[in-house]
Amino acid sequence: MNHGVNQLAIFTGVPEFDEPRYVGLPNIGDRERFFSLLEGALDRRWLSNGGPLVQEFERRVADQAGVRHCVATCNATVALELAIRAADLTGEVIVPAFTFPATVHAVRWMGLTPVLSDVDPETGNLDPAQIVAHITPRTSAVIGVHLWGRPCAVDELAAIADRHGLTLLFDAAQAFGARHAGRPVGGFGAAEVFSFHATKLVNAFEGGAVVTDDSSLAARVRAMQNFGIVGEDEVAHAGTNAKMSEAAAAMGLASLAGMEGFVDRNRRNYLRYREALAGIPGLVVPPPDPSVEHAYHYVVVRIDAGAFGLSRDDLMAVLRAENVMAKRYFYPGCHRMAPYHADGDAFPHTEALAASLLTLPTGAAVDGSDIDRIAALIRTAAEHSSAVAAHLATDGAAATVSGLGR
Ligand code: T4K
Repeated sequence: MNHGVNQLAIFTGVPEFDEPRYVGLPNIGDRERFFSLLEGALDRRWLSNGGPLVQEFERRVADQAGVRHCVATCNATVALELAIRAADLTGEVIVPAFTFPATVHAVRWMGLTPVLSDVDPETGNLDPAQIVAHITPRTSAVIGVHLWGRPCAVDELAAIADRHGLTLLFDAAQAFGARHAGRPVGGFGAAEVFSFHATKLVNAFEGGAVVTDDSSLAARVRAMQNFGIVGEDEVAHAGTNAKMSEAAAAMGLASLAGMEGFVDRNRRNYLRYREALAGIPGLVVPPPDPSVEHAYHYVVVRIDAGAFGLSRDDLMAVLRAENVMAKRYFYPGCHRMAPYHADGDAFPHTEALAASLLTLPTGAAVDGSDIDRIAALIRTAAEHSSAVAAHLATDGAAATVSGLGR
């Protein structure tokens, strides 16, 4: 496991791992339960449109989130759009610059203006102190994101929203199962949105949900996700088709059954990474925050290029050559994406996070020994950073990093 620098794959072309170790390798729950639920759907000949599996999934998600209503959808992006539409948002909506683009797209796709706000330099979540400056007479709402599954500053955001008469929504795509001050994520703001995409803690192949305690909001979301139809054939709203299928709900239910085990494995992985990466100058594995509970679904490390000796992108190039498919979520920040291009200087914390964070494979993708091997590779790269940097510069490997596979 101790590598000489010349054994790194950037020099030899021989990767440490024969098979890629992915960030986001799906958790597969109880296969037998999945197949038996699927058989049931086939036997019933009821495949979509609010069938019994979707209803059961919605009850289970609502219970987990501690809310009265859950409307399951085909994905979280459309769930966000439905929540925005059903909450009657208008004009400008404040969103973090550091998030997956779906948060910002949902606002724009609904014909509204996303107003990007910089984030807290430590947590990457919306910084309540900064959003006030973005509030104008046209602002109708704030959408907080619980980045990496870590609840954002829900109480401070709620106080600001109340004071300014704004609607508060949460993009909880990454935060199913998380808690803030002992309360499950899902019950904050007017509504929250979960993702059950394949790469998430609990997955339904593709899936999402709007959860809320507001009965009338839930009724509007439910109608709008089924073409605006209320009852059998009355069309009460303009709507879309955002329904979850029975096959997706079968996967979601099987996945939910395995949730505790997934969280345990993630927590073990996170602790193993923390131990194995300890003491490397310029590399921080953020410590757990005792005030929040989350699923450790992402292991995110921060690279201070000066102290580490390599940039985050250089380290990613080193790891990808070893078949460790680390990702630079959420590079380059939404303010640098073509549809939202804005002056980078206005987002110094987003810029710093986008340049320094690296997400490492966890969950089902790795076991303890894999983590030790990944950590050893990182340590070798750090110890020989000058040779690695010189090689990457001449080889142009860093420039092709995004082409090194998925
Ligand atoms: N809001 C936030 C804050 C979000 O993070 C997301 C989604 C959304 C909203 C929207 O939710 P959805 O509409 O998707 O329900 C992935 C996911 O596609 C996306 O759901 C997720 N966030 C985001 C953080 O990660 P990419 O572009 O990284 O996907 P991709 O294809 O590169 O997959 C990531 C890794 O997972 C790859 O290295 C390969 C591995 N993988 C992926 C899939 C799909 C597998 O091993 N097996 C698989 O089946 O977005």
